[in-house]
Order: sequence, then C-alpha cells, then structure tokens
Amino acid sequence: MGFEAQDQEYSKKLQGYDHQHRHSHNLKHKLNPILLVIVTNLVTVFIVTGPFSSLYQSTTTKNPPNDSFNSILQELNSTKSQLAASHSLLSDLHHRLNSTNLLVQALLIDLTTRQQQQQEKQYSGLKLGSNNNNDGESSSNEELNLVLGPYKLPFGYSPRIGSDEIHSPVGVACLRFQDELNQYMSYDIGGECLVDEVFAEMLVLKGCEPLPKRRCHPKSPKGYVEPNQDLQDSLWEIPPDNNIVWDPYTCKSHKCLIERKNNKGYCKDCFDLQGKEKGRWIFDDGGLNFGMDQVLGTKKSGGAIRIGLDIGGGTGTFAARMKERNVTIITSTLDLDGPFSNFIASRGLIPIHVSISQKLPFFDNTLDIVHSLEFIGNWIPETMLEVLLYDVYRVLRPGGIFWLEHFFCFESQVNGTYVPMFDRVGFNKLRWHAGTKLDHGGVQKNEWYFSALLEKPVT
Ligand SMILES: *[C@@H]1O[C@H](CO)[C@@H](O)[C@H](O)[C@H]1NC(C)=O
Ligand SMILES: *[C@@H]1O[C@H](CO)[C@@H](O)[C@H](O)[C@H]1NC(C)=O
Ligand SMILES: *[C@@H]1O[C@H](CO)[C@@H](O)[C@H](O)[C@H]1NC(C)=O
Ligand SMILES: *[C@@H]1O[C@H](CO)[C@@H](O)[C@H](O)[C@H]1NC(C)=O
Ligand SMILES: CC(=O)N[C@H]1CO[C@H](CO)[C@@H](O)[C@@H]1O
Repeated sequence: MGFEAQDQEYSKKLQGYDHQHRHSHNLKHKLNPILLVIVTNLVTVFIVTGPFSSLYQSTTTKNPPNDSFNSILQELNSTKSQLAASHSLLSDLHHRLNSTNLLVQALLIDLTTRQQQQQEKQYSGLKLGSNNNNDGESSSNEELNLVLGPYKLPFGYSPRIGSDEIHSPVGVACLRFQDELNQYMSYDIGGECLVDEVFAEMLVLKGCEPLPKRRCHPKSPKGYVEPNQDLQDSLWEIPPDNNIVWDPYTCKSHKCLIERKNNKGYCKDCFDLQGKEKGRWIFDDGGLNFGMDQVLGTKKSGGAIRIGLDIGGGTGTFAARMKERNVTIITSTLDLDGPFSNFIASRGLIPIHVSISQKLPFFDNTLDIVHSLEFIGNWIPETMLEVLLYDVYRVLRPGGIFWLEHFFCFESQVNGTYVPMFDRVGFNKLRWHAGTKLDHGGVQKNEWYFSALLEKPVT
C-alpha cells in the first residue's frame, strides 16, 4: 500500500528533528487531541453508515425464524465476517489518518526549519565582519568580532544589568559597509594605525557611527609642543604646525588653512582667529545676529547659563567666547578636511567627535544651553531634523535655551515647514528673526536665514 514506507520516512524525519528541536514534541501534543477527535467522529459515522448498519437492520426489521438454530449460527457467522471486514477497514482508515497526521507534522516541521534557515541566512548576512566568500583574510573579521564582544561579565553583575554579557556598540549602518569596515579593522595589533581619518570620517557620515574601537596607536605628530599654560593666551592662539598629523588633509599647515578663506567648504574662514571669527557675537544687530551678552541676559536669574553644547562648532570660537564669560561649552565637530578637533583642544576647549546623526551624549534635562551657527538648515532631511530637535529638547534642562543661528532654507519653508516644526517639538520662542540670506550667494538662490532663541518650557 505504500503507507508503511511513507510512515517510516516521516517517522525518521520526525526523530531526526526531535534531536535538534524539542518543540516538535509540542507539535505532536498539539496534534494528538485533534487526531483523537477525528478518529472518534469517523467511528461514529462509520457505525451509522458502514457495515454495522446492516447488522442493526437485520436484528430489528427482519424477524428471523426461531425454529432453526443453524440459521442463527449462519447469521452470526456472516455478522462475524462482516465485523472482521469492518475492523480491517477501520484499521486501514486509522492508518491513513496516522499517515496524514505524520504528513502534516512533517510539513509543519519543514516550514519551521525553512523559516529558521531564512532567518539564520539573513542574520549571517548582516553579521558584522562575516566573510561571505570565505577565502582567507579572516584576521580582520576576527579582530572586529573580538573588539565588538560580547564579553562575559563577572558573577554578580548580571542581576543589575539584566544580562550576563556586554557588547561594544557600532553604528547599525556599518552593516551596509562590511568591506570598508574590514578595511578599517585591518592593522597590526599593538602597532600604528593606518592614517585613514578621511576614510573613517566618510564612514561616519554614511551612518557608521560609532566606529568600532581599534587595538592600534594613532600616528603621533613629530616634535609635539606642549600646550600653553596661560589659558587666556591659548584661547586665541594658532597651535604649532608640529602638533598636527597633516597627512589626511589637503592643507599641510595652519597658514594654508587660514588662507583658504575664499575656497568653498565647511567652516572655510573659521581658522582665521584674527578675522571675522574675532567679531562674532560681540554686537547685537537686532536682526539675525544676536549678541552673546544679550542672550545670556535673557535669563532673568542672571547666572543660570553655565554649561552647554555647540553643535557643529567649527574651530570652537563660540566656546572660547563663552569661556571668557565663565560658561563651559563642549564643541561637537567632525574633522572634515581640517584638524578641527586638535585645533579646538589646543585652544583649551573641549571637542567631541560626533555627527548630528548620533544621539547627543548627554543625559536628559542637563544642559543650560545648546547653540548652533550656520550649520543646521534645510540640507537636513525633515524627519531627521525633527528627531534632532527633540534630542536637543531632551538634553536641555527646563528653562534651558536653544540658540539657533542662521538656519538656512527657502523663504516659503520658514512658515511652511520650520515654524510649525519648532512649535510641534514644544519650544517657547524668546526671539525670532527671519530675513534674506545676504552672504554666500544667498540672494541669487532666494535663500533665507532665520535665527531663534528658543526655550524649553519649565513645567
Ligand atoms: C461458520 O464458519 C465456520 C468457519 O468460519 C465454519 O466452519 C462453520 O461451518 C460455519 N457455520 C455455519 C452454520 O455456516
Ligand atoms: C498510529 O501512530 C501511533 C503513534 O503516533 C502508533 O502508536 C500507532 O500504532 C499507529 N497506528 C497505525 C494504525 O499505524
Ligand atoms: C569668571 O570667574 C572668575 C573666577 O571666579 C572671575 O574672576 C571672573 O570675574 C569671572 N568672569 C565673568 C565674566 O564673570
Ligand atoms: C511668516 O508668518 C508671519 C506671521 O504669520 C509673517 O509676519 C512673516 O512675514 C512670515 N514669514 C515668511 C518668511 O513668510
Ligand atoms: C419465541 C420462540 O418461539 N422461541 C423458541 C425458539 O426456539 C427455541 C429452541 O429452538 C425455543 O426454546 C424457544 O422457545
């Protein structure tokens, strides 16, 4: 009949599966009651319509002659054979049901296995450093996996953390750039890292942030001169060229950086500390340019602004001016085509190397002020900007100030997009000024600026 062979095959499959996957037992347990119900129903149907019905009829409707014992025996004999036939039919049906049951189980198992395989495939496809072509060169992947962990925690830590292992983070977009990541993680362990700042910066800008840590030393500048002890002097001093590793940059000296003013590019005139940079925030023109003292005076309590963040703060001049007013500002910057972080640090100010994609590395309700000049604008996709504004709101303390300078966009976007967005996030407007962007060819491109002093409400 073939059932036997089929059954055996499915049984084998089941057993094999049982070895790996305990939950197929559950499957069986789930299916058994169903099978029982089906069998019971079948038997009932069978009795009413099957060979038994004729016996039922013969004992009730026909009146057997009572004079012949033999006829009864014959009747019994035939009934017996009918019963035997019915029995074999029943067992056959039972067999088929068993087969169907096994078939359904096997199909379910197949389906589950296939889903699991698919998930595993997806996961291994995403797994960092996994070498898909498997042709050697796995050392960098091993290093990446070592650096990322997970690391087992010592006994006693897990109840507090809720896990007995800990991972080192890496930006989720890194998963899309595995070749670059492998390249980034290829180095002599304990030796000198490749000079790959530009490459690393591009990875960060593509969303691979944070980058993984590395077990190599950055190239050290030759003939490093230690920083100036006099803080007032160092705030406005151009650092010695010796203190910078110039390899990654187009300019190979500070002189070059200062003179590239007329070139295109991010923060192009901000290395010239004696130029435009020196005059910023000194005067309040009542328009797009607010004065620093006027802004600090906005808080009725006077000395309430002590700590803050300058987003995309170039060479750190905002932090320098604030430091002169005893306010501590951390300057976020990337090192795009210039040694911004080193420049800021050499002024005695604190640079942090994070892009605006990164969640701000401050706790909720902590900062007195967040500032940004000519950096945030309509180049940031709307949703990303709204998320960023919520994050600024998050880190500001109640009553904290968001000083947004020279947000650039088109005229129609001011009221069409950005005013509603700032309202949505929940800032109070202390000051607001919008006007035509007169610099950098803004007039020709019909670009506008707005500057705003926004306050996180006190509840
Ligand atoms: C009943 O069946 C048996 C064998 O199955 C046979 O030996 C016997 O003669 C039969 N009796 C009658 C009355 O047919
Ligand atoms: C049906 O399967 C059960 C186990 O699932 C087994 O014990 C039983 O003998 C089988 N019955 C038939 C008729 O194959
Ligand atoms: C900054 O603090 C120093 C030391 O406390 C003080 O002498 C100086 O007057 C303060 N400067 C300002 C602008 O408040
Ligand atoms: C935006 O709306 C305000 C008031 O509704 C108006 O005074 C202002 O001129 C508008 N600004 C722009 C750039 O359209
Ligand atoms: C109802 C009837 O007639 N029953 C009889 C059937 O035959 C047996 C013996 O063959 C009798 O004992 C019954 O009385």
